[in-house]
Amino acid sequence: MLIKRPADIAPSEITQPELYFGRRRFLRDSAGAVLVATMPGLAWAPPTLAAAKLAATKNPDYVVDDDPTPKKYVTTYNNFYEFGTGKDDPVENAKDFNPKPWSVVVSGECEKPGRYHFEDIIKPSELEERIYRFRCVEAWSMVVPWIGVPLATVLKRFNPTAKAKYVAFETLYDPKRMPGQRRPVLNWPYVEGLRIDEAMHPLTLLTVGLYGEELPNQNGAPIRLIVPWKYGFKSIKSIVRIKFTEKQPPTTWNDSAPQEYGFYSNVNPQVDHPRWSQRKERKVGGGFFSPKVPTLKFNGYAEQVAALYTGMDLVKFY
Ligand SMILES: Nc1nc2c(c(=O)[nH]1)N[C@H]1C(S)=C(S)[C@@H](COP(=O)(O)O)O[C@H]1N2
Ligand SMILES: [Mo]
Repeated sequence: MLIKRPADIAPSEITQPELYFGRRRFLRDSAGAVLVATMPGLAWAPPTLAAAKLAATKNPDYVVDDDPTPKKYVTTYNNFYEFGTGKDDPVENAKDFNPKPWSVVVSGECEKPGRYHFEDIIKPSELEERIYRFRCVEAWSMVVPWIGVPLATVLKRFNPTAKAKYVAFETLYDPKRMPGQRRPVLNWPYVEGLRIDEAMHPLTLLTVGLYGEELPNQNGAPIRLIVPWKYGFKSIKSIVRIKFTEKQPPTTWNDSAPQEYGFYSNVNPQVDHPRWSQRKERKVGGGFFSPKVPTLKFNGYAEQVAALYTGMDLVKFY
């Protein structure tokens, strides 16, 4: 995601992860090498704590042709403005964030509102692994083995009423724990929304893990959305509120730049962002000189989701 200020950042100025991290990694690795060389008997351990393993059944219905993006890119090249606006800020600034215990407040048009503990929402036996394409509006993409539960499975337990036409989501607001919120970069808390049929679509995944592990903090621990046919910003992280609404809820990026980010935000190579094209994308981890590849309508999920938008002008409803 890009903020509007400073105005008119050309897409060519969006640093690619291979360059962004190349220098840092080189410096760190050479520092490690010196340490190992000068302290015989001491192995050099990576600075991060080991992630907790998370068991999940692989769902063979959700795979893609491409190999998954190497995990190091998915967990170090992030957009999570609550922990800073740079791609390498979240991994650094979210290091000490403790996502447990966690609860989610459910409200609005449903029969079972209330505060639900993480453990009430996420049943280990229901977890599945799905490999999805994921594409940011900044025209980079990844392939990620996520672990989660279909959002529909969870939402149905709250018995939404007939008036529930939309679902609104909210990220934690806690500037003490999320240092990026100490500056008014966005209107905190970060909010997102889906139409109820989008939220109930089998592809929409309430996500708690990746690559066989619990979600790292920088990827939205402990619970986030993954909506693979929409631009990455719809996939809201660290969710603390879910509200069923009759009216279309506000969304953070639409608020901050309505001309640039709409409510729907379906991946669509035919609708350019006002400041850059959406026709192609760069695969993160493919190497800096790898050519861009064409972007697919609905990010490759047209067969599954196109029917949700029958009769809608997707240029108007961008
Ligand atoms: N709360 C919150 N959720 C967020 C964001 C954010 O800044 N804050 N960034 C979004 C954007 S723009 C993208 S591309 C994805 C990035 O997810 P990843 O870091 O796991 O790749 O998270 C989305 N969810
Ligand atoms: Mo994004």
